Amino acid sequence: MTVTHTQLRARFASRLSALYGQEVPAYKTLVEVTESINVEAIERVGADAEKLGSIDRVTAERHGAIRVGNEREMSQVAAIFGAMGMFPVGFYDLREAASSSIPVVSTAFRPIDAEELAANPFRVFTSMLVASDRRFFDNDLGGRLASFLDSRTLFPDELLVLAAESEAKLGLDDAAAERFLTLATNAFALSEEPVDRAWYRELESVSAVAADIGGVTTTHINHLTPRVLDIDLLHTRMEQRGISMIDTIQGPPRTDGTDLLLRQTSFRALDEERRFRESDGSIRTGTLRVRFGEVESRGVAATPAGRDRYDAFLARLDSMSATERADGGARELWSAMVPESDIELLDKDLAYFTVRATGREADRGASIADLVRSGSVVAEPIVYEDFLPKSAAGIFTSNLDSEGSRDSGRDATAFDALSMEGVLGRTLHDPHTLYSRIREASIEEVRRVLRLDPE
Ligand code: OOG
Ligand code: NI
Repeated sequence: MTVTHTQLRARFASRLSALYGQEVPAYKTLVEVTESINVEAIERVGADAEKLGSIDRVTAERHGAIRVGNEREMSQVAAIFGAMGMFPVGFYDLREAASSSIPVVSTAFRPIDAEELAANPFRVFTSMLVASDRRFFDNDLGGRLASFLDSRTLFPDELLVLAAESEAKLGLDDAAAERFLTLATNAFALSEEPVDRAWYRELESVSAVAADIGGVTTTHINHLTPRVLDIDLLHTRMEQRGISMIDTIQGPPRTDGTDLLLRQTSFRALDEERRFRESDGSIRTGTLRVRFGEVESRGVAATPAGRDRYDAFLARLDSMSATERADGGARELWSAMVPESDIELLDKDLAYFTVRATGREADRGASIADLVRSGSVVAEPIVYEDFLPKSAAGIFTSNLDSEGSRDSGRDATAFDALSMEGVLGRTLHDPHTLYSRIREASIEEVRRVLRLDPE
């Protein structure tokens, strides 16, 4: 029997979840609290709580975050995810997005078709270190970092061969699938290999993220994020259980209507035991603090116009004091800038919806928004499947013990979405194209069923 890409993805997600739960026990608490809140939300709100995804999808839903060191490793990751029906979507440049030193560029690997997303939406935010960026690493350090990364092997050849086979044949037979999943999961386990303390500290003085990526010979899953239906409640409950959360929830404020985009929060990275090689060659046990627990609530995907509103909101928020913000200022500002009802979001083209005919008679000349108002068509929000650079930078930063250092006077490495596509050696999908494709297909169908006049 062939194990399909969809099955491989679902199994990989659940194996990573088991691994991460063993490694970071607080993650299990997070998942427990998340699941109980989700059940409560369905009981409290009813079917409406499921309008952004069925309870089954939401319960199983996770995103992971991983970090790799160079272009070769990035293209290998692309092949491994390609073997599971996960494609690179979007480009995020975090080098500019934060005040802390985060020398990475990122993409997210995820399914892109509506049915595949419904079957299992597992996605992985994947960051690549830019060792050549002189703002962060001078010639000497950047050179040593690049050769360190060149000489390590994150993914065994056997894994890459199986990945290529799965991609070409759209799946693997049982035995090969088992082997692929074991190797792929192991590649992201925290290694027992001793960390060279001096090298790690040297990188850390420039950037804690650089040390986590390039200070060791292996990689690991950084976090695995469940999806919760009430993130404000989750924040409170985690604190009640004695797990200290970061102060804020990243993203737009809570609303009474359909939330836009993505809201995220996390618990602080915990001490994890690691082995260190000291300068005298001895091995000692110590701790590092790099892995944290994140949780998110997903809203409706914003169109470019909706996204502009969000960006404008962030810009205005920046000039607000912390007290003003906490005092309901953020919420007030948001309400003034973005409508909360589905029909307004649709009518003003701020968010993506799919539409479906209800069977009720329709005025053939009416607009889609009018048909929704008159009840001939229902609109369902398309869930946001991607990430936000500002929140991603905030998530990175809130878990760093030190800001690191950078020298903006030195040369930046030019690297954009096109460069990323070149590294990946495959299409880098634009999120908006994917959302509008799903929307347009549903509008097409409504037009056909209701025999609407062409626009
Ligand atoms: C990735 C941080 C970004 C998110 O959810 O925005 C992220 C990382 O820490 O490697 O995961
Ligand atoms: Ni994350």
